[in-house]
Amino acid sequence: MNWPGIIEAYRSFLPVTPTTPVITLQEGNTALLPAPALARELPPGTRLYLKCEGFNPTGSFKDRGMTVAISKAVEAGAKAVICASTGNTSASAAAYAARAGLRCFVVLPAGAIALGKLSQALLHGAKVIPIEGNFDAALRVVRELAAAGRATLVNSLNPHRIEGQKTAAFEICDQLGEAPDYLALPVGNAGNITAYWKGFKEYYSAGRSGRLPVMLGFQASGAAPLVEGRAIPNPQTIATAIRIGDPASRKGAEAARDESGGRIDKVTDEEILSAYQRLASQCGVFCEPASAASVAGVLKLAREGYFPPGRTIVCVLTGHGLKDPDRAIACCETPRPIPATAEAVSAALGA
Ligand code: AN7
Repeated sequence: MNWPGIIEAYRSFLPVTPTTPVITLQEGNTALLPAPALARELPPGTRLYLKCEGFNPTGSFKDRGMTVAISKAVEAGAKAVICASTGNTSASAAAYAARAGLRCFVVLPAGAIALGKLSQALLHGAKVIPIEGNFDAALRVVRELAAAGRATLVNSLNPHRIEGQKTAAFEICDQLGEAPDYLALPVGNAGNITAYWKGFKEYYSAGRSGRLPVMLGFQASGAAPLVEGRAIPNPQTIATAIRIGDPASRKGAEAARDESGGRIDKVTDEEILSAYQRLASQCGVFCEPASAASVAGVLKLAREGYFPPGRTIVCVLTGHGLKDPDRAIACCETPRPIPATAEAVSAALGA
């Protein structure tokens, strides 16, 4: 079957009509990969899965929300869209806007966007506007410009983004045959945790799953407004995707946590980088640093004795590792060139 994208796959759950133009890059249907190498550190009988959202067309989960947001923008007659971004939203908005023939404006914190993401926004033809400020400042600016009618806002404050992103929860239920016991994900602006929780609740209400998961959100320790209970004016973390100090969907994240009996916790950059390297070297999965916060968080809670045995845990890996090649290179030793002879290479292979 040629997978049609998330709008056709989950049409009855989405705000589309037969006349809505469907702008799709055939997003969704991403792998749910078992991770036995990491499950060994969890209680006996734990089934650990990675929802590989980096396998989406632009390399992140944002595509699920963007297909709906851009389709609805076209339906409403928009000519231009605008977003603030730590990178992935801008890459996705640029690609879907290109496909729809819309203009796209992206406002970015200067110098704080991973190289892969910036290259996507530029090549897809978005107008890229770096600002002297962080993501939170960029979001304030684009909200003001969207309110003034300059362009349609496609940040996750746009409810169509949340509608699309909730389909990841549907897919996990379909892939497992049931909702997991725990769903772990990184939290930045908090749209995704809001969307997953909405999706799990809607599937449960529709009788498509028989239970609801406990929601576990993880922020970087230098950018953890939901853990500290206050906005962080100058958030810092190597996980640039989640370097956000004042999440727009704070209330949605708190509701997901409280209604599910879950937690929002923080992990250090060291814990994030350790999980990032282990996912690559032990599981064969290259995700971006922010994504590894979900695994780092689960390993942290496991060390604290949080999980009982025999449970199913899904960690969402929100973006692809190739988004941020500089970080991967910085983590590893780059080998020096040697002579092009069998002897030299053989010696370099070691024992
Ligand atoms: C890889 O692109 O906010 O909690 O502007 O790129 O829904 O914000 C990205 C966020 C997690 C956090 N993982 O999701 C943006 C942006 C990755 C991300 C998040 C982001 P939200």
